[in-house]
Amino acid sequence: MKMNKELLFIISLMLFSLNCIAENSVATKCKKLVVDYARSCGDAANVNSLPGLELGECAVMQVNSKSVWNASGLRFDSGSTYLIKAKEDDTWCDASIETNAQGWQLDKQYNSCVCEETIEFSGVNKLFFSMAEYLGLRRYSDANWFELIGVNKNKTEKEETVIGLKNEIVANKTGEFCAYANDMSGFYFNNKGSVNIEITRINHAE
Ligand SMILES: [Ca+2]
Repeated sequence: MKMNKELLFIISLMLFSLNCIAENSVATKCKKLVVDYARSCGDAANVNSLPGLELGECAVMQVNSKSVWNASGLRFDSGSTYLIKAKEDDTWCDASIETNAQGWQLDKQYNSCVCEETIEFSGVNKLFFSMAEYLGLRRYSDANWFELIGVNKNKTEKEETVIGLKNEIVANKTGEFCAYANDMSGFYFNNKGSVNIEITRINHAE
């Protein structure tokens, strides 16, 4: 029996829908981490007792720009490598400066979080931030302001890695994974917004 064109069209539409559902399910297969936005990183009773990730397994979490540590409750295992990806469209605000996980630089322009204007650094503002950079007051000196930084920390040791939109972290010790927007200490109060990130374990400890 010959299939008519209408039937073929309906079947192809159904198959297309199935593909869409499959693709969406990929995005949600990662386990969702319950972030403690108040606790310090690595302060869990024993980082070895925290849940970790199997090879190829992923987790998602929200990094809040107001939180100094964003303690994930996820264990990073010594010798393992983790891929961290931030959602490019997610933006957060450092006072009135809107940016994504790549953060901002003094010689560029950004949208304002409070009005329909473009922010350009000049005069007192530029001098203030230039001085802060010169004095090393930015929490991670070699990264952009408000760039996403990944942390692997236990009670005695800490490793920090610049993530931006995407980077790998090689854990040289077992600790808790945390992340933060690269701001000046004491200036987290005027931050707003969150960035969603995905963490995938991409190799085993050697
Ligand atoms: Ca700030």
